[in-house]
Amino acid sequence: MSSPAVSDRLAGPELHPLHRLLALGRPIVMGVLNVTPDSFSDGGRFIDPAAALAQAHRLAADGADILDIGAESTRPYGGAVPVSLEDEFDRLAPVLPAAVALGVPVSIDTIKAEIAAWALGQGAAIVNDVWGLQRDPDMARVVAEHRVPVIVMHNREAADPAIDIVADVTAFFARSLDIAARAGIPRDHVVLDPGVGFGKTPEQSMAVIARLESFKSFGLPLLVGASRKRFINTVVPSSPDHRLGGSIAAHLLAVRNGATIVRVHDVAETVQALRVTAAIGSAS
Ligand code: HH2
Repeated sequence: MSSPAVSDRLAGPELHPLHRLLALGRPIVMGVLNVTPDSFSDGGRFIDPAAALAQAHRLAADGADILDIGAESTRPYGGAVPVSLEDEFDRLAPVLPAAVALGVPVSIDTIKAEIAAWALGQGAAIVNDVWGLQRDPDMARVVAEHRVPVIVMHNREAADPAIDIVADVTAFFARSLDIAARAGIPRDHVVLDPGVGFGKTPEQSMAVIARLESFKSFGLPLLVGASRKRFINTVVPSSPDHRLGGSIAAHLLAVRNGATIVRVHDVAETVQALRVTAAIGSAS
């Protein structure tokens, strides 16, 4: 991977695309592209490579700063069918290189180090690991070797309503940062994500957004992905494709509480909401 690392800054090379985006000082919008048959909100819609690429174009035209491409549904609420390395690769191969060619930084949403390494070799710029470097023992090494940023997302096998979720997420982040440091990943290559909907009750998903500021003490960018997630349904019963209002509300509050990146399916609507919020915020 040829992208210069942010830690090379002092040596002169240009910033990594993620750090260029973060330097803009406005919320960054990551558009979701699921090349899967079974994603919880859009499963099957983009499994055809032509449909996936058309969606990549659309997300970019709608204002996505990053395209997050995944080929294994994580199905935060259970029921995901594990995908073999071969199947994950076969889904990504006709799509990811062409998406990279659009010129928008691509992140690879995978928990498999081999898939991450392949995608980075194809020009992906960021790794998005929904097990925060704590599942595949080779993931941290791959990220370190390619000198790219990694999104460390909190996850749990199962929700436990009895725990203090903020304490659990904090301890998880500390473990991930330790793994990252030991692998040689520069600290400023890590983005933290509390993992809305993953191993959390709906109340806990809302709590990590409400208490997002607790994670600011790590001094790292925070990402929130609340798009179409089930906690919205517990507030207002709604199918995943009728959760736009709740998704936008959650992301606006996440940004207010310190998120710098939001991961969304509905890019145009989210960009509009963020821009209007910023414009009103700076009106006198
Ligand atoms: N959520 C999903 C997948 N990947 N990555 C990060 N960093 N944060 C998230 O909140 C997150 C994520 C689940 O959403 P989606 O991709 O739409 O569904 P599925 O995993 O079923 O494909």
